[in-house]
Amino acid sequence: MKPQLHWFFVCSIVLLNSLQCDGIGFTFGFSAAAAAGAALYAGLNKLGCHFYECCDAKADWIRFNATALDLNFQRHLYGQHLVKDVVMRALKGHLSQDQPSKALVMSFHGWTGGGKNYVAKFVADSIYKLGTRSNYVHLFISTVHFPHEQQSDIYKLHLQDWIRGNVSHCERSLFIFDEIDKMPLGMIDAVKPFIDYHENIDGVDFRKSIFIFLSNTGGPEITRTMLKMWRNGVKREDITLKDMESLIERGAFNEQGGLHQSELIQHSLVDHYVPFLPLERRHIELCTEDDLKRRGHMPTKAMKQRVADEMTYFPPENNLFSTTGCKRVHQKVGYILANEVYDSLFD
Ligand SMILES: *[C@@H]1O[C@H](CO)[C@@H](O)[C@H](O)[C@H]1NC(C)=O
Ligand SMILES: CC(=O)N[C@H]1CO[C@H](CO)[C@@H](O)[C@@H]1O
Repeated sequence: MKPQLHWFFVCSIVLLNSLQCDGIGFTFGFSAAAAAGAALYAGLNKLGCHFYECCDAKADWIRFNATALDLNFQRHLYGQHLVKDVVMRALKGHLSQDQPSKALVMSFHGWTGGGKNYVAKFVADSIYKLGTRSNYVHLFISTVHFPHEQQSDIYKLHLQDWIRGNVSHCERSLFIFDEIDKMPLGMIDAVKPFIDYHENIDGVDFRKSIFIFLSNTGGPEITRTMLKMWRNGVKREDITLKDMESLIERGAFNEQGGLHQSELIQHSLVDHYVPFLPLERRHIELCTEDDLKRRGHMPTKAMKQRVADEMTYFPPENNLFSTTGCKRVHQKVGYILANEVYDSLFD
């Protein structure tokens, strides 16, 4: 509530009790109007939930839709069976509880272009009607919001104010931290009090909020583990979370960058480490198909192969994985389409 409105309330209540409000210098008429205005404001606020986003549980703006999440996974996320499984279970578990014991914290790890940003967006879309445009979804990008190492103390304070402010407006807030491996060292510890097992802090309950961290850390280890399993003849789809768990134990996600030596790890406050596997050529083709469809084009085999051919692959001995995952697919498709139009002009 705005401070002025507070004063109107105080002043009108004082007046209704036949006391004077001289000190502040309002006339009775003005205060009565203010009181009426405040009542109207509250009424409009309620009505406003119909038209404008609000956090009210009875309104329809915040409601987890597992079907929508599943559809997005099926249609737009390739080669990440572990991710689908972990994220779905984590959200179902957390969002089905009226009083979760702590905020939900997921840390996404893996090679670039594996779909981390996509999945974060799908999570927002599945909970908030307005998706990432919701007032209750907050995205922080380290290189944009916290670029200077030497200012990390100030960032920390700001970040805590924002989180506190945002959650006191809406308990079901979603915070996404992108590039946390580029965040100033130790800064992520600023969120520790909010994701710990506290019932409330100064009257604000943080346990319904959701935090997602995205980083490339662990990517090389995930790839190494996958290669080893591939050599042993294990199919990609048969890799289990257990196979990746040893990475967590060995601290692979704890390497230089965001979570490095952070208290979040030491206190086991991260609920789920979500490994994104490096993508293969067939996944690039699927991403291309998806991209073409979104642009309203018929996907052709030739086109898919062309895009896949443009990517670079590693390791050198078998060229199994795309170095940039599906990240450059959209640009490449756009480039090839533009060239086709250009060529057809001169046919
Ligand atoms: C959930 O999402 C599906 C797929 O987008 C949609 O058809 C359905 O109406 C949604 N359910 C609710 C309750 O909004
Ligand atoms: C009330 C409040 O603190 N709101 C903050 C919510 O978070 C954003 C950043 O995403 C801040 O800019 C707001 O000030």
